[in-house]
Amino acid sequence: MSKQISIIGAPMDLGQSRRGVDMGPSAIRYAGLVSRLEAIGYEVEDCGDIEISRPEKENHDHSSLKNLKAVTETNERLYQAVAEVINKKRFPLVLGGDHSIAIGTLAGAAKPYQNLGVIWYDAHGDLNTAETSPSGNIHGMPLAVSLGLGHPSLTSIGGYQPKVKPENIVIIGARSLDKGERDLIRKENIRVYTMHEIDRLGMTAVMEEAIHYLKDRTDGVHLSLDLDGLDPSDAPGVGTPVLGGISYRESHLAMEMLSEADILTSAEFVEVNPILDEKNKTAEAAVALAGSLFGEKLL
Ligand code: HAR
Ligand code: MN
Ligand code: MN
Ligand code: MN
Repeated sequence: MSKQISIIGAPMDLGQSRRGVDMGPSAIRYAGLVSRLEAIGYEVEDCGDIEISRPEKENHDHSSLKNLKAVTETNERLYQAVAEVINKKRFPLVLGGDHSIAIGTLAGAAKPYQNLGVIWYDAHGDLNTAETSPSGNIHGMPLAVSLGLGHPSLTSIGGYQPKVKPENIVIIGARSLDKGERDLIRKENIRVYTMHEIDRLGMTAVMEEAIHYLKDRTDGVHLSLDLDGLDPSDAPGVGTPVLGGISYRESHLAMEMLSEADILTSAEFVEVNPILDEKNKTAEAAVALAGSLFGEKLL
């Protein structure tokens, strides 16, 4: 892994309908991300936040793809920002924002690779399209978009598609999947470790398997960490909490194992909503997990 990290903030809240997740990057910075990474020995550059497009009022609530134009424009900019960081041979660490920003992150992160692996750490599959989405919220669609499924203005970001192949994806922590998402997972045989497998096998075995699986078939790996993958008791500051999630300790273990495996080429932390949080607990969890992910040792 590159010893140089570039942080990009993507304070977008247009991929869903709850206010506050646009403050995620600020909250994560406030929780001490830069100094935490510097203490491990990284050279860290904070690129600041990308510009977020303004939503068109008439296309806010009644479309099957809410705020499509603004989400598209914003992700085009995020794609450019991530691609620039990679060109400089630095490690892109993106801070959301709702999970719709993964569309832009992955467009940039996947470009140099033939087989980018993706670890989707999330309570949700984010595999909806406009046709299957129960909400019209684009934050429930980014993984489908990255597979080339969805509205052309989203799938074409970065000028190529798909960004990832179904066999290069591992979803971890799923416990809220819509009908269309389950159908797609079966059809494409996407590897999913639901909470059932995490309970049954334990996080150690799940991560060993996931890492082994990705190592064999990919030439780079992106971690997309949705804080709602964690249990709401450990990460209350998220817009769509789902009970029965991954614990704080299990998450640390997962990050430590990823660090030891040394397979990551990009990462993002998304869905931190400071308005719904308890004393910045969720942003602090994100920073602590980033510490483990980037090799912080307890002793
Ligand atoms: N699956 C639901 C939908 O498509 C909920 C989406 C979830 N929220 C997220 N993404 N935070 O992981 O609307
Ligand atoms: Mn809004
Ligand atoms: Mn998500
Ligand atoms: Mn989620």
